[in-house]
Amino acid sequence: MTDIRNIVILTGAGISAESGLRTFRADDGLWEDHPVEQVATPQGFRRDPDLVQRFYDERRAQVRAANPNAAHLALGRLDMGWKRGDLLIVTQNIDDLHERGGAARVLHMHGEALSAWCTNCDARHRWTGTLRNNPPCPSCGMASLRPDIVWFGEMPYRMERIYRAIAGCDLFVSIGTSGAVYPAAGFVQEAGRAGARTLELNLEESLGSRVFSETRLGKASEIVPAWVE
Ligand code: BV8
Repeated sequence: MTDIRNIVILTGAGISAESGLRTFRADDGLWEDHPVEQVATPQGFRRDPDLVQRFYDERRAQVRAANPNAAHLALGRLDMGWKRGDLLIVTQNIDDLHERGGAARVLHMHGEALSAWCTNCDARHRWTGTLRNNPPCPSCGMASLRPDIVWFGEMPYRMERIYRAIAGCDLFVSIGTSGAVYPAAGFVQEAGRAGARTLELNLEESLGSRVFSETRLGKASEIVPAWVE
């Protein structure tokens, strides 16, 4: 990686699979017989808030019980040691395993399981408990907290910041994502247009594999440390 200065790393559910967190499309993306695209939407929340709160209460508990795996730890070491330029981990994941694996430059474009968002006063709060019992917002006292998650049809967080990082990167690495969800699935094209090398590390071919300069297949806990070292 001698000629590389600025790196953007996109991660998806596959990097946390070996930490025991379910991916979306391996087990056909169903939850209590509801397609995730139905549960993870503002319409789904309006239609059945208790179902959606339960879905994320369960995900939050699973995130808290999970531990970072060798892939998260390797990216943590890379982030801590990368002094040659910028490095940004843009994750689609809502878990905090990158941070617990030692990474600091992490951006959660689809929100975080351990954050609650008050639809009354717009405050965000670190949240480890359940939301389905309608707890009061610590800032305004109203029972108007929802998961701080970007649902289908909602604008992902910090898109300006992400596109700026991609425009300036020399290397774009995609880890553990199927390339099924936009705008994240389009980042590799943006990186290519910016003249960056693009590398995919994934268990199997993804929808975007043909676009990458290089694809390495295998389990993240094995191929990510091998790439970092
Ligand atoms: C938006 C939070 C616009 C919820 C998530 C038609 C065409 C193009 C786009 C659209 C379209 N129709 C609708 C859209 C837009 C839509 C979209 O892309 N839909 C898809 C389904 C077609 N996108 C949106 O709505 C986005 N917003 O477009 O806004 C806008 C404009 C103006 C104003 C307002 C809005 C918002 C999308 C965000 C949705 N929220 N997550 C939650 O997490 O509960 S998306 C969800 O999918 C997760 O974030 C997840 O990360 C993401 C992508 O999935 P992956 O991470 O890739 O997981 P997946 O299971 O699919 O794949 C896992 C991969 O890992 C596999 O390849 C597997 O092989 C690999 N793997 C498994 N094990 C391992 C492994 N690899 C290595 N090692 C292993 N051990």
